[in-house]
Amino acid sequence: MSSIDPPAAAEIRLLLIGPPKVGQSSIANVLAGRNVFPIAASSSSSKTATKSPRHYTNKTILSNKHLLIVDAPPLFVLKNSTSNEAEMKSLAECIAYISPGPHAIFLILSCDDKKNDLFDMEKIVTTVFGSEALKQSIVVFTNIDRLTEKNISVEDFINNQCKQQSLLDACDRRYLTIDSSTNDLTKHETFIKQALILLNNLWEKQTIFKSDMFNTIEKELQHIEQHRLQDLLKPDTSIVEQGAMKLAVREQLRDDIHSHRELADSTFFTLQTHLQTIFKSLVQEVARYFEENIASS
Ligand SMILES: Nc1nc2c(ncn2[C@@H]2O[C@H](COP(=O)(O)OP(=O)(O)OP(=O)(O)O)[C@@H](O)[C@H]2O)c(=O)[nH]1
Ligand SMILES: [Mg+2]
Repeated sequence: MSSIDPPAAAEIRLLLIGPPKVGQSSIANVLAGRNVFPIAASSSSSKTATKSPRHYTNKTILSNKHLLIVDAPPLFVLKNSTSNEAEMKSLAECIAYISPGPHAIFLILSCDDKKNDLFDMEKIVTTVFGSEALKQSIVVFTNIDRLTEKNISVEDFINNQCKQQSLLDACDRRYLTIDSSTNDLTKHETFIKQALILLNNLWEKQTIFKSDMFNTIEKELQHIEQHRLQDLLKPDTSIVEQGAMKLAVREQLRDDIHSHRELADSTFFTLQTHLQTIFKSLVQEVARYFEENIASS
């Protein structure tokens, strides 16, 4: 951005979700244009695995817009219906970061993990974000290097071998493929170009989807935001400056939700009823996954 550009007054919010160890945080870095999300080592006991959500705002990739990237916590690592409070709090934080709702959701899946086929991503996404969410989702297949090793073409994988046809159809066949193993971001220019084409098509069609859950949390966040803005706005503050201030206040609010216990607790309290319903369904889905996974191994 050059110094004569006006301050960004709009924000584009992208949310990433997927099963564990599929390269979700690697993709978050590619989209953010910086290595800011910790990458998990390939061992399953890694300390850098994403346990709580993270967010990062890039202010340069899109002209005059902030690009917010939210790396969601795992939605699959649940124990049972009574002891998921930590996971619920983590999801509450994620929902608050991405409020008033994502412009697009990236559903990350690996080309090289048969277990992925057992995840009913369609059900998980619609359970958490509502039935409209898939209309603004893009499937991202990682690990295409593993296909190359096995001499399988990407087209053959996507059209014939991949078991996620119903998910792809529900997303109007919006998908991207990537070998996200390298953190040299200059290697991912083609991916970014293709991602921007898909995102632009989405943004031309509609804005963001709404849900009761997002409405509930957004109301509370705006209430806090208004208080903070009152102290900053002057009678001669221009509309553009107001927009930029609002973005800055929201960014600070997201940081505060992470670091101020009281704010995190009140966010969780606001979302609790929604989350309890969501987790009831998620727990059932995870139980089904484990049954099928055991049966198929
Ligand atoms: N071969 C290969 N490895 C990849 C690819 N993408 C990511 N990895 C590797 O997979 C491991 C996990 O990557 P992450 O991006 O942390 O995956 P994640 O889904 O965020 O993992 P969790 O947060 O633990 O669920 C790292 O060692 C990455 O280097 C890929 O496309 N191909
Ligand atoms: Mg991760």
